[in-house]
Amino acid sequence: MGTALIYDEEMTKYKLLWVDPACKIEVPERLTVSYEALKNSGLADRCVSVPVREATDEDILLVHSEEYLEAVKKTPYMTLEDLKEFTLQYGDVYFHPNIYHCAKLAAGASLQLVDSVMTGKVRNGMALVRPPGHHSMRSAASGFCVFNNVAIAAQYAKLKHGVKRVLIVDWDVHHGQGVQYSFEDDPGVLYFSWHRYEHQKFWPQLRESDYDNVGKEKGEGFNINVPWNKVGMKNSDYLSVFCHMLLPVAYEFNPDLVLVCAGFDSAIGDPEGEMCASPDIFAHLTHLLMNLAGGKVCAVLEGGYNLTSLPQSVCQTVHTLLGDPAPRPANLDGPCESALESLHCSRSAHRKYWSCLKHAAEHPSSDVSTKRLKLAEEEEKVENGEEKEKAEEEVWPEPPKRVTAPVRTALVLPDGVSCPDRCKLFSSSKDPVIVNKLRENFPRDAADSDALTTLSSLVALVEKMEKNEICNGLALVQDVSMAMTCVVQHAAIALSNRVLVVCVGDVLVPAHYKEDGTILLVHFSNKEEEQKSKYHIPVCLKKGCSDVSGFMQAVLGLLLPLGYEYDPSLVLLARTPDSGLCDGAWQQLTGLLQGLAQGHTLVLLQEGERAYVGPTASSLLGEAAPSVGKIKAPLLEDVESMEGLRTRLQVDWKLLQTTAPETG
Ligand code: X5A
Ligand code: ZN
Repeated sequence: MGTALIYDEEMTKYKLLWVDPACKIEVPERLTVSYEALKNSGLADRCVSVPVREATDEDILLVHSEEYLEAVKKTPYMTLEDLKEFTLQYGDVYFHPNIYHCAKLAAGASLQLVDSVMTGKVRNGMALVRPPGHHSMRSAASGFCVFNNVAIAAQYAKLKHGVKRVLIVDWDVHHGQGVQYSFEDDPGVLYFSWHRYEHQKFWPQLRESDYDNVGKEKGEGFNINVPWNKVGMKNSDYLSVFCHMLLPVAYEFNPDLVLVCAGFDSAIGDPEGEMCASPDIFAHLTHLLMNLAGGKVCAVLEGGYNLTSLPQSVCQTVHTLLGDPAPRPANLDGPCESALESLHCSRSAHRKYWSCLKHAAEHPSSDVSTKRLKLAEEEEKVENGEEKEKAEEEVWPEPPKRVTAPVRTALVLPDGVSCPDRCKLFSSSKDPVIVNKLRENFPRDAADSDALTTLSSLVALVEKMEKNEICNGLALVQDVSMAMTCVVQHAAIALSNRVLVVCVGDVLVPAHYKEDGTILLVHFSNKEEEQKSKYHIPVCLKKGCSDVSGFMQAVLGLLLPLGYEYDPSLVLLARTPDSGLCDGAWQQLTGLLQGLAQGHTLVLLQEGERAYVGPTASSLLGEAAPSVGKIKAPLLEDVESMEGLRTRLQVDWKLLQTTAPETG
């Protein structure tokens, strides 16, 4: 199943016809450079090209008023003077004789994307559109937006495809107030937005863009705002909000469809956003959403005004939608204080609605508005002292070329176990050097010729992953603990890589693990175990991994941030038969971990676990994990012990922080 790409040159055929400094950045080249980059990198050819269509009146009226639609309908016939005047009633937007046509195509493209994904024609996709949509309201254009493409798509998905729950992730740097207004009282649509806010000083300067706007009536709790009160937010800030806010809530919400307001003005170099996240962060944001809703992710372009970082970010997104492993994210040195303050506030505001946040720290400031003013004043003082650099003049390295390994998934299986489709059965002729090494280190197993064959194949497999000849692998072994020790020794010591070892169930953790940072071990089980160093992290769940909600919470809030900050070059994932973990959660884990180490994951399963070969291989091949269903509240004591663990660990692991230092 493929990735849809929806684009039509027609949407480049309108532009600003007069002088307006607020609008001059919204140019046709935004679309042409993005599409060119997709073509030049060969990505466009790998996508299923789906034609646009015009949204009908009926479609548009799902979100907009008849009066507004009728007014916009007249714009193609207006004179320049009329257009200027028509524009004046709205904020930061312009009209053009052809914009109505383009706006119908932009909304229609989003609907074509939803249709393609919902009918199973493709797994996911992206629509490159102009004008953007997320600022436009029921009866008003705003912020370069005419019709609210994503809001229309969400309503349409509910109506035409019977979708019950839609998650809208708005990673554009502006608040999509139009989307918020559309679904404020709707518990069927969960809207998440982070946005430059600066204590309400940044456009659109709305009180209701703050974190305490959580939705209304039945929709209370289904609107999540994370306001950025400073510019310069980085990869760490974005990832920590995903791990500690969006993802836990999204998994609890359990959407049937994910729509992304994919604005790239949140990337470095953008004159509007003035943020510092690198274009490859969008590979990770995309990847982290791709195991929700069975992989049904529709990204629709919103903002993005730096003509260098925009196409780079678009390519990163499409690469990931196509299933290519994400590049290793650089410089994850932890979130800044201001981001933590925002995260703390949003989590606190949502604790009463989501069981995954029940234990989030309460934010002490009860008098929100006084605090806001005070902070705004303080920050103004700081800013006035400094020379401001232009965001456009920022330079950053081009994202590394994403080379796909010739073999995606290699399997080491005992005789008689059949190899799933699209995987490659792997065995190596015994390399005498390796065999001798193994004989030295594992004299007991070396006596067993089968075990020796398996171990030497594993070592060879790890070497091929290191050379990127193979992306990931799966092995059925007699003794998971033994195989793990062997692989870790080879990868970490012989190849001097950093290895993230994730164990699920009662795996014997070898005693001779060095605690020097070459290995980070995260062990999920139901046994209390002593934490020996910052590189040895036992996660104890009362009912073990059979408690899906507790397990997912630990994966999202502990394992992922740890993994991202550690930045391994290999992930070794092992499970034992007694782990109690269900298929769905296991596939989620396998899928999510592939965001690390450029997708280099080696999975070890005990020989008896043949039934897991199929589902594991499917995750390794990049297929979306099935949804784990509606998850109930995790056990109170598990949540408490996890919070305790996180608090202890956050001294060493900055991405585990969820509160700002002075208020925490
Ligand atoms: C879609 C989008 C930005 C409007 C900025 C107005 N709009 N100052 O990014
Ligand atoms: Zn924007």
